[in-house]
Amino acid sequence: MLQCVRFLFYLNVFCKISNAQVSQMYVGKVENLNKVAKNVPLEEHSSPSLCHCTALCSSICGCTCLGFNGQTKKCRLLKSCDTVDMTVTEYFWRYHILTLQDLPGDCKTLYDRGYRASAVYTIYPWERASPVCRSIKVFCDMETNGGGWTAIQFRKTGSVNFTRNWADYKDGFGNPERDHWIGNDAIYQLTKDRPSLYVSLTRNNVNTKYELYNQFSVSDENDNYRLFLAGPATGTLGDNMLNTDRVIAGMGFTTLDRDNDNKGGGYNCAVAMAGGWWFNACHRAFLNGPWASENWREPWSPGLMNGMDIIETKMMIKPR
Ligand SMILES: [Ca+2]
Repeated sequence: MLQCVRFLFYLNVFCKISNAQVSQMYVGKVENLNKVAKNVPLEEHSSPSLCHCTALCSSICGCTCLGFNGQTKKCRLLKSCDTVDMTVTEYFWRYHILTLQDLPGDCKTLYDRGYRASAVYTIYPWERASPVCRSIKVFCDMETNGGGWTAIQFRKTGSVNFTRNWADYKDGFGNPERDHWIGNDAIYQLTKDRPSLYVSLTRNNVNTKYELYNQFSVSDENDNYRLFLAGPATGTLGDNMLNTDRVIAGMGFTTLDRDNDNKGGGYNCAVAMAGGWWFNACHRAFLNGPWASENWREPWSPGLMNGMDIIETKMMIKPR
């Protein structure tokens, strides 16, 4: 069943879920039987089955309801199925509303549904009806510290440049399998309930070290994705985000083209350090510096003063 559901998310046209399973994901809306709306659907397709039609609906964010005509084999994808709009009689249409909890909002939801492989999955951090709703492919760590972690930052090959502008950090960039920033808008969506934050650093020939913060969130773009972070902090890295002279909690995000740091006089920490971050003036912890380089300054200082031998970093979140 779980594998089948996953098929649905990837819009596999070889639909292998049964109508009974569809009914677990979608609630039938009998009031609208044999009716169609006057307004135009988001999309209309020929479709061989209800199952295929649900896969189509699952693949686009705006769809919260689908209509399937078993006679004409038509599938209509709709923003909503308000009964008041369904006033035109047309036979053989049946409607199903997507139950919102069916789309995984994060990796913890996937973990709770039985996914145990650490891999790239599709998640839906936005509400489905939101005009900016989109799916995101992200690395889920299903093993570390109880599993169910959504990686908001993941680096392991250095193939992606992290010295980027505001728009890139807002939307996210890279490849979730190896070098990825999930995007500040997504982080805002994913951290509204202040999940825990797990930060890890792996160095060549040195055991992976980590720090676990109890609560983490960022505000929205209007507030420059301001960082909220609270302890207790536990782990083997040491707390360099809060318990330091350059606390990054409370700081807005700074990029090459947006200076929200605490250094005045036209000094931009993102320009000086190369990479976007919640810089203070500037930092004692910085995971987005130039890969495998002396110029990656103070990734986690004073323990680690440059990023020469770092081979993997992760920043991951999980609901408390
Ligand atoms: Ca500045």
